[in-house]
Amino acid sequence: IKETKITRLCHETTILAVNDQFPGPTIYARKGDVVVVNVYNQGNKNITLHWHGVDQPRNPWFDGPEYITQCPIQPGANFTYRIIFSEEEGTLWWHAHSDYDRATVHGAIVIHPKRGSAYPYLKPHKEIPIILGEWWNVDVGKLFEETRTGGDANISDANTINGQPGDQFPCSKNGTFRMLMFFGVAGHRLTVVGTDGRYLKPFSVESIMSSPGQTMDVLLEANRPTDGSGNSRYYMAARTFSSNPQLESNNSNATAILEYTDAPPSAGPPDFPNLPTVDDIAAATAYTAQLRSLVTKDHPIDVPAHVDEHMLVTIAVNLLPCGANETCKGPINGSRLAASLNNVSFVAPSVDVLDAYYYSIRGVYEPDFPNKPPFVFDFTDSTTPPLELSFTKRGTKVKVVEYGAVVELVFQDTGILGAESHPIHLHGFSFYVVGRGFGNFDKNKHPATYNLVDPPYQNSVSVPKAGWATIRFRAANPGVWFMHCHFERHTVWSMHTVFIVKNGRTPDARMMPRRSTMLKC
Ligand SMILES: *[C@@H]1O[C@H](CO)[C@@H](O)[C@H](O)[C@H]1NC(C)=O
Ligand SMILES: *[C@@H]1O[C@H](CO)[C@@H](O)[C@H](O)[C@H]1NC(C)=O
Ligand SMILES: *[C@@H]1O[C@H](CO)[C@@H](O)[C@H](O)[C@H]1NC(C)=O
Ligand SMILES: *[C@@H]1O[C@H](CO)[C@@H](O)[C@H](O)[C@H]1NC(C)=O
Ligand SMILES: *[C@@H]1O[C@H](CO)[C@@H](O)[C@H](O)[C@H]1NC(C)=O
Ligand SMILES: *[C@@H]1O[C@H](CO)[C@@H](O)[C@H](O)[C@H]1NC(C)=O
Ligand SMILES: *[C@@H]1O[C@H](CO)[C@@H](O)[C@H](O)[C@H]1NC(C)=O
Ligand SMILES: *[C@@H]1O[C@H](CO)[C@@H](O)[C@H](O)[C@H]1NC(C)=O
Ligand SMILES: *[C@@H]1O[C@H](CO)[C@@H](O)[C@H](O)[C@H]1NC(C)=O
Ligand SMILES: [Cu+2]
Repeated sequence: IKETKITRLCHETTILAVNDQFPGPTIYARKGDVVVVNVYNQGNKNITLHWHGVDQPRNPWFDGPEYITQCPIQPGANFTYRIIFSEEEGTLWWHAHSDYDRATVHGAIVIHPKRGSAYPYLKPHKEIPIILGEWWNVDVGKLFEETRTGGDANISDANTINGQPGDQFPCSKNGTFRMLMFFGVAGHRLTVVGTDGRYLKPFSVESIMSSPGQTMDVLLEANRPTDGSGNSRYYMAARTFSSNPQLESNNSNATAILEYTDAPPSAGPPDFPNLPTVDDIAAATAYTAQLRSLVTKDHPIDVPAHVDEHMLVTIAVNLLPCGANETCKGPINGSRLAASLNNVSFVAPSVDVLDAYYYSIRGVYEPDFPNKPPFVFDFTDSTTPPLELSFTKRGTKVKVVEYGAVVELVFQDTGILGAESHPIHLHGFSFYVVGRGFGNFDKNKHPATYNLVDPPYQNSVSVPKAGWATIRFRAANPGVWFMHCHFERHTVWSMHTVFIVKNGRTPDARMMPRRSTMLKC
């Protein structure tokens, strides 16, 4: 990993990149493989890497989040990750898990079926990773510094497809990602067959919606060498979906080009696809409702029917008072922006939680993350809650669960400083998304609507704006596992907590021992 100069939008910017590539290299594996990645930090700052959506059974040591499962890799140092693939199959990704570095330090992970086993659909002729991202014309470290003043970070300068904004932006024609296709067989719609490294019941759509951190496996049948008017090129386009467009992102269209190489040259400009508008919540909800696990003999699911630990977790963007001698750029009276789960804004310790747990070091964390919000109010009332509710409190509070316990988490968005959709990501597990809805969760009414038959098995759940989402998982992976919102700003403001899953009784239910190669803080 090192500083690399790259030019986008007529502008040269220095970014941290892996092997001089942006996006970084794709990792190819087969289901069940162990992949070893050597990281040499030739950059000028601390960094860690995370293998997003890889459960890493019994192996929290190499999961990646800084000060949660490891100490950072300091400039000049090396660190070797062991990535243990188990049940995942399909597309996942890897990214930095320190400060804002994820914006430029990321890449795809493609996990093929085991040798001798097949895809649950026709084997594709070609596989092409498509990474939807954002681009800033500045060093993202500067954005991170801005959020540390308690203010908000600047939104990006463009959306990107495989690191490129596309030919609708100045100086971007040459780099525009081109997907070269040969004449194929059937229709130009997209068939979604998987998400987060697990298979889905296939469904056909004109466009897909992927929330931050989520991955989709999509089949495209290349059967239209020309569009009827002699055109053999088509735009592939990506645009933000946001429950709060003015807050979050640059609403530009990122484009790439799908080009048929064995067709006559194009006569006119490529066609542009139909995409929902940026704030089309109904389109996003309808799309998400179509995600259902495949459920076949080869790809069974196991939705827990009985729950051991019920948790209701409120999500909020908050305020914290400005410290003595600090200048804060928060919105109200020099406060700073913060974020919380169950009104706890997580404070990163200076020794990682995993080492503190392993070596029983006292005073690093407290095991009292609450199972419910400390104060119940009308969470999703459209009128802004009173200012005193906006302030949160800080703490390194973790949730400890027994090995094998079934945990049900209901995430509840709140209107504190504005309702918003949040992509909540859990490390170490995939979980069943059994329910989603708008308004306040009602424990007498909503569980009856749960899908316990074929819910999707994911590692991130998009909690609807002013709504709730319920997930279930069996805590059969001992270790220390981070759970956080996948919006970079919300992560910086500490919208997260940690699960500690205790060891079980048998050797295969215990965490792997610590290796001597682990770094020191
Ligand atoms: C890290 O690895 C690189 C490449 O193998 C090597 O050149 C360098 O000396 C190593 N640095 C340390 C501190 O071990
Ligand atoms: C953020 O935007 C403001 C206003 O355009 C600008 O003054 C500032 O330099 C930007 N910050 C960064 C880190 O680019
Ligand atoms: C998106 O970025 C472009 C520059 O690439 C800028 O001109 C535009 O104002 C940005 N859009 C928003 C909504 O800030
Ligand atoms: C794009 O490519 C053409 C042909 O290779 C070259 O002449 C031109 O300078 C390039 N433009 C940019 C902005 O890189
Ligand atoms: C994105 O493309 C759509 C469809 O062509 C267009 O209506 C919209 O204005 C474009 N948005 C921007 C910011 O250029
Ligand atoms: C605030 O600044 C004053 C003067 O520089 C210093 O004496 C004091 O210790 C500082 N307080 C804190 C909490 O840093
Ligand atoms: C901001 O501070 C002023 C002066 O201390 C106070 O009168 C006002 O009520 C405060 N506003 C808020 C929103 O807290
Ligand atoms: C969160 O905690 C702070 C500090 O104790 C308190 O002032 C605030 O009212 C609490 N908010 C909620 C929603 O519980
Ligand atoms: C880098 O990591 C080391 C070890 O945890 C820590 O002591 C140091 O403060 C970190 N540097 C920065 C700039 O955060
Ligand atoms: Cu969030």
